[in-house]
Amino acid sequence: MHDLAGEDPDVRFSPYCWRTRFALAHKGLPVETVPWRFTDHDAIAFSGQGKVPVIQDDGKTVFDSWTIATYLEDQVPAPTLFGGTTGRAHALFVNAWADSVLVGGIARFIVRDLLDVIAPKDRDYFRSSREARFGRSLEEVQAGREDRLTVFRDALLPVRLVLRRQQWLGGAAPSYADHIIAGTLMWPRCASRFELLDRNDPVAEWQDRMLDLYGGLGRSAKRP
Ligand SMILES: N[C@@H](CCC(=O)N[C@@H](CS)C(=O)NCC(=O)O)C(=O)O
Repeated sequence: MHDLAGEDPDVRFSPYCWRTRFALAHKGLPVETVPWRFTDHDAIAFSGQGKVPVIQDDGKTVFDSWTIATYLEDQVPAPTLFGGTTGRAHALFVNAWADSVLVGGIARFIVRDLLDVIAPKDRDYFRSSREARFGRSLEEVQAGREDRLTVFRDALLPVRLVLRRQQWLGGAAPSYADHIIAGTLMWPRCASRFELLDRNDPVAEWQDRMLDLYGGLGRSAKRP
């Protein structure tokens, strides 16, 4: 699996790669990760596109974290990631919500911190591509983040309401919905020291449980 890495190859912070890491661990599948940087275009050219995660399995190449999750589920049905076709459809909604609301929201808190974590050779590309996307400097995007925390935490209310009633987004056991949100939260955790969650929030308590799953896979991830 090609996995986005920082200047330190052990720092892995991609919200999408983390979804795949959790899904692989859930299936009990071993994985060898290859550290990849934003400007390593040639390294994943074989996949015909330019983003990670990309997995290679038994001669097959699969990219896009959602497509990888469905591939894994189809190849290795148990333990399940989705709990059937209805669960798969619901997880797709969670994926879309995370990609839009969550990733977009979190970016505004950590995008300047990311610059310090990524490889020096990636920094010009990262700054120019992200500043073009936001229409402002990375410093301006991130400025005043403490004042915006309440609005961000309010946006997590749907997750909080579910976790007040059940241990996992998947119900009695973690599912890919848990991997999607927990994987996304690995991004700020592994790229910044800024605390997005109130530790008394049920979402933070669930995140703690997620970090301990799969032999502490998330908990042991290197932080800057
Ligand atoms: N929809 C894709 C998104 C993957 C994605 O955006 N990956 C980022 C790393 S977090 C990437 O490779 N970006 C390359 C770039 O910005 O040039 C997925 O779910 O895997």
